[in-house]
Amino acid sequence: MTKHNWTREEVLALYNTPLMELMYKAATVHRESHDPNTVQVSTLLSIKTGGCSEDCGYCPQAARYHTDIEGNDLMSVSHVKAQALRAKASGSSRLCMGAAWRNVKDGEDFEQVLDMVRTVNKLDMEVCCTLGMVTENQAKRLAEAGLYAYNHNLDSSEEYYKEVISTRGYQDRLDTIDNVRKTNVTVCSGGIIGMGESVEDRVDLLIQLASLSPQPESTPINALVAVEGTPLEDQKPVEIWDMIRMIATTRIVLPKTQVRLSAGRTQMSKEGQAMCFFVGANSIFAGDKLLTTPNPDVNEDMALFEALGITPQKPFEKGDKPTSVPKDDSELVPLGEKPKWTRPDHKIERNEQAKAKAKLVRSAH
Ligand code: SAM
Ligand code: DTB
Ligand code: SF4
Repeated sequence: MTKHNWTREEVLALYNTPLMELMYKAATVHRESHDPNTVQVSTLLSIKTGGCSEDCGYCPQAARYHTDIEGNDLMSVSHVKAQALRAKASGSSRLCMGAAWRNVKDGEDFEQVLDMVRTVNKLDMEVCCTLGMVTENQAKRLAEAGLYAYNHNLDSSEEYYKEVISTRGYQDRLDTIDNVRKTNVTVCSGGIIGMGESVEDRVDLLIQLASLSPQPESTPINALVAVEGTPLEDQKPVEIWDMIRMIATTRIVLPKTQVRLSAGRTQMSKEGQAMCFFVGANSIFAGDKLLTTPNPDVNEDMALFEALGITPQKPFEKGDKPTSVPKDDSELVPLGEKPKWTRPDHKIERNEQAKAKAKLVRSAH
């Protein structure tokens, strides 16, 4: 029976267990539900890049900060198909399409995303989307198109979330996950470490994720990629020991989930990554780019898998392939809802500073 009511004391004690013992514990839990020699591989594709209205302190795609990423409108379906085929040929079982949106809006762009989902589903790949907040109807339409997973991270503890983002609310994230849960689409939700949060914040994030019933089918653990121009540009790289502790603790409190060793791998040694796999990470993002920042080369990853005797997981090994209803047979229509997603808009000093700095840079050009 999966435990959903972990206490702060219990999880903190796990996180702070002497490392050798924690690793042994997590590796043991891992073996009870997973094949330790199989790792799932996902490829990220940014289908709409940059120009985002939100103020997420970690994100290079927020329009208000000055970063050197190149923005793009929504990608064409044919381009997505070509990228999906490339990802499949390189050994990925899942394509995760990300859009720099606050939330999904009914209309042309969403119809195009639904087309992308139908197209990639036909290629026998697991299709994942991360598009911001979604309503129940939008989640149902994604499910009907053949979506396998929806990614929506809680990112941090409810308390620390307020120190990083002022334009979005934690409850909206929980509600979005709830909306996805009303469909057959699996839930992918995790967070980021290295944003200046305390160990207690990391633990509270895990308690929140573990309390979801059912728990998410996949849990990305990202190490912050500190991008110049964002409010978090000066954060120190996450220590490998912190990453191992976080992954091990995630594995213990979310025993069945696929723990994804996500952003931040370019800063990690191969041995460090191997230790993360040992303590229960069983998924990665592959491909030389995450959404906008670098990621290890896929050949390097495959060489690492080979050295460790790891085999990439096949598509739909952990769940059935969803049926994709053709557009013309769809029974669902856009409702044109105007959901009241919250915008707390409290002041976050470092976000204000990064915004002011961006204004200066822009006026100087
Ligand atoms: N716009 C949508 C949203 O915010 O829900 C989807 C895309 S957003 C880029 C997806 C996730 O990427 C974020 O929730 C965050 O966890 C992660 N992320 C973004 N920038 C990151 C960074 N610099 N380092 C690590 N993770 C990051
Ligand atoms: C997740 O947890 N990490 C991915 C994916 N889900 C969407 C995104 C990482 C983004 C890192 C910064 C960038 O490349 O823009
Ligand atoms: Fe926009 Fe998503 Fe980046 Fe926040 S994380 S700024 S919502 S793209």
